[in-house]
Amino acid sequence: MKKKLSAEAMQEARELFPGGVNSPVRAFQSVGGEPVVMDSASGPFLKDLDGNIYIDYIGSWGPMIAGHNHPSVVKKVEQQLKKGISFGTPARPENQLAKEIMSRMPYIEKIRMVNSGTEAIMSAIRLARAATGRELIVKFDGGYHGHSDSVLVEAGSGVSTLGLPDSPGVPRNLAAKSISVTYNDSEAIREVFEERRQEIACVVVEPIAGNMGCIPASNDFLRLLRSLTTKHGALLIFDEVMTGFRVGMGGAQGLYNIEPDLTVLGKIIGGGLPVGAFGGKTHLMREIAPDGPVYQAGTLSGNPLAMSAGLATLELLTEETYSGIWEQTQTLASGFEEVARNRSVEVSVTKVCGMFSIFFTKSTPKNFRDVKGSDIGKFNRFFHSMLKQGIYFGPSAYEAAFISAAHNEETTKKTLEAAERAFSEFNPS
Ligand code: KE4
Repeated sequence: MKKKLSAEAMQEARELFPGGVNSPVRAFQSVGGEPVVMDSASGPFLKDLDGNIYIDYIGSWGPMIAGHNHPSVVKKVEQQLKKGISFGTPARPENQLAKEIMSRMPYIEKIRMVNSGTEAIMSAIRLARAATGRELIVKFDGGYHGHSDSVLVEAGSGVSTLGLPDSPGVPRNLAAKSISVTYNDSEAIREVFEERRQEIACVVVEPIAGNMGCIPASNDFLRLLRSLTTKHGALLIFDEVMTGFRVGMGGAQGLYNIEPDLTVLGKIIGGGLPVGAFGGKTHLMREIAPDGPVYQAGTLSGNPLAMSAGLATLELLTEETYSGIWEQTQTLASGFEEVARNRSVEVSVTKVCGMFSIFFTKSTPKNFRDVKGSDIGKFNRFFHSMLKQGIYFGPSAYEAAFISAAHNEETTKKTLEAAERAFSEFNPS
């Protein structure tokens, strides 16, 4: 593969941005080698500056579930563009997106649009602290909830990729107000409530973790979180930035049929443009300014273009769309397991509709410790072998892979053929 123009662009980028990127995971530091600079995208494909085409399993880290540049999304954004880019006033597209979100997540009675998942989590935590009068946040090792100070503790995603369990710059006394326990570990969370139940403002959880790779929570674990938070007056916050409208029509809360107090969204609801949101029961959301005293604001919150891209994306996500995505996810997951087995390579593949992970380990990881115990070096070799063959996975063993409605039997077949060659490099027969 020619990489000349990518390399030139990265050389320039390194003069402009820390690590040459605007988000750390893109720098390939975890997998090694040179990042690829993309130029365009369509459906399930990315095209780099040198014209190389890739089957894309990043999907901009989740938003592009309808496939890149879906005509309906482009059309709705173009229609809004002709009317104006941003007003800084109420505008109808925000009403339309809010109603579409709430029609799929009925536990959200009121919602506030923001500009990223980070901002949504940060605001939801402020609301939980205000509503409960308590300060302690409980999260889970390997859970990533954006980069606001309170949640950069034993985080997943880019923080694990960079090996920064808690980032410098987070005030010590603030970090002390967040504790992180083992995911899927009922005993650990029971102990935390045993010892500190009076202090806990909220439990923040990815109901299906996607930032230590794809690790679904057990039903019992999530139900325990729900009962402990209810019993002890803490709020349960579902971080569905990644899972919201990816894993099914009603997100993870629909799959598990568990009602969180607050839901945090992002990614898909912006259709690729910057959007986050948090919402829940009216009695909580009316604490948010200007109804209530909990301040929260944003210049571009509810941006009409972003609302239009999100609405067009959600309108494409029908039960039929999800069953198509789930079918490709299952075919890929079982295909990876089969080709690995044929080459005597130990892998464990986890999957939910629209997202999956390949771990180089024998048993299925249940938490962050298990993931860190998998063979990261083998993942990195697999990543580069697939990249060379035109298959683009997330450049980190701690990231999930994403499938869109544009992925089909053809892309699945090509991906599995490439995996066969990648695994044969591990154990050449
Ligand atoms: P943003 O601030 O990046 O929009 O959202 C933060 C966030 C919050 N919650 C969950 C569950 C998330 O997955 C994320 C962001 N996900 C990462 C991918 N693992 C974004 C990619 C990146 O950081 O470049």
